[in-house]
Amino acid sequence: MKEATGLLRVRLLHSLTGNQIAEEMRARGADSQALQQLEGKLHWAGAIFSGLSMEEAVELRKKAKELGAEAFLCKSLSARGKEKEAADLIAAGTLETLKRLAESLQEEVGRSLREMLENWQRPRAREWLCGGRRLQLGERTLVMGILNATPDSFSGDGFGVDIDEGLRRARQMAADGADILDVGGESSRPGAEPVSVEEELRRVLPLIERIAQEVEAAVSIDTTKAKVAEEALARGACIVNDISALRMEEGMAAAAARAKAGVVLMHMLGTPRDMQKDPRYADLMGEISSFLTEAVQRALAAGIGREQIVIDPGIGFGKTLEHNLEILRRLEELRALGYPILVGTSRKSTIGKILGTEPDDRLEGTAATVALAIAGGADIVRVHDVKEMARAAKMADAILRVKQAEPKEEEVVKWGKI
Ligand code: HH2
Repeated sequence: MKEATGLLRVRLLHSLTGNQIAEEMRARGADSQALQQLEGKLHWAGAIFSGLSMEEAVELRKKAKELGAEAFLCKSLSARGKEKEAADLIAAGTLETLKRLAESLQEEVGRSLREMLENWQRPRAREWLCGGRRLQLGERTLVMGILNATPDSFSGDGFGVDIDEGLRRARQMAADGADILDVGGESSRPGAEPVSVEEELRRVLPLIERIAQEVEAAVSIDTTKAKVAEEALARGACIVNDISALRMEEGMAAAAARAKAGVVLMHMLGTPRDMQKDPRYADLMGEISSFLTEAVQRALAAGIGREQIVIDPGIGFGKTLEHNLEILRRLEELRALGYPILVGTSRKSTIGKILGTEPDDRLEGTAATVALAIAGGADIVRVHDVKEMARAAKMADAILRVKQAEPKEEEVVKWGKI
């Protein structure tokens, strides 16, 4: 290929899965080995190449077609003023075909496509390393309960510095099925008053200490301040949930790395102050993917391990109603990045706008988003109403996370070559 003119990137689109075909075959005695051989032929995938010159795009289309993929030249969404010279290429085909395409492309982009296709196929069970704990992901959806030690959180659930009330709620959430308790001392709602380090510490530290000692669930600190994260980790928290994805404060990544904490990296356009002022995207999922890829790189460079990282598309953070709905519809695309996914839709205004209800009346709307986020690949859901959402998640898991039983030896048809 000729030298790239722009920033050459590739990402995967929503998949069409062949799971059902494989299941029907399994029911008829096909063994795992035979099905494994077939996997690449049954699953379909689409990929967008962006940042190409017109010449490169034409060349890539030729190559993709020769390998048996469908390939379409399109207007570039990221060219910004150079539309005439740039193009995007969309390629679609079976996983096997796209893997062959990845192999035929040397350079960064081939490697990147191959990695994404592998991420997609890899079984979802894995562990999340959080300080001294290991949280099992993939077998069922984990529930993160929200504990707002604030006076001004958007949903009106904040309990300020009332530690007894915070502890009571923490116990109740754990009993109701929370795996993680996310303690925050500063509201991130648009226009919320900033809180000083001292005040945030005063709100969260005593509570975190008590929860870590007295409640079994893992404790997460929801903060953008390095000092708050550091102190919280020293008092028993094991996850840093930073809505700025380590961008707000220099020392944050190092603090998380030192404690080997779990880290949630969330996408946000702008800052909580200005994020809802007319947010715009030329390519919503492409921009979120690029942002999260860079955030992951920042984390890895600071010494945070791959197995410590979880990503989050940041529902409601610099997004319109339509953006939030689109993210939920296309969540699966983020699986190609290869990291577990956390989704926080609980009681958010997207639900209020659709249903015309206030934050305290968004339970069913939240349940619908929780179920669909799980269907789209969410590993963890962040919620206020733990009892109800743990049930919604359990129901969604029963439908979606099916353990395949191996057929008995005598039932296996010897297929020879399928
Ligand atoms: N949403 C909120 C806060 N923190 N963290 C992650 N990772 N993902 C989210 O979607 C997310 C988050 C906003 O919800 P809440 O904490 O209830 O409100 P407030 O920030 O007003 O306290």
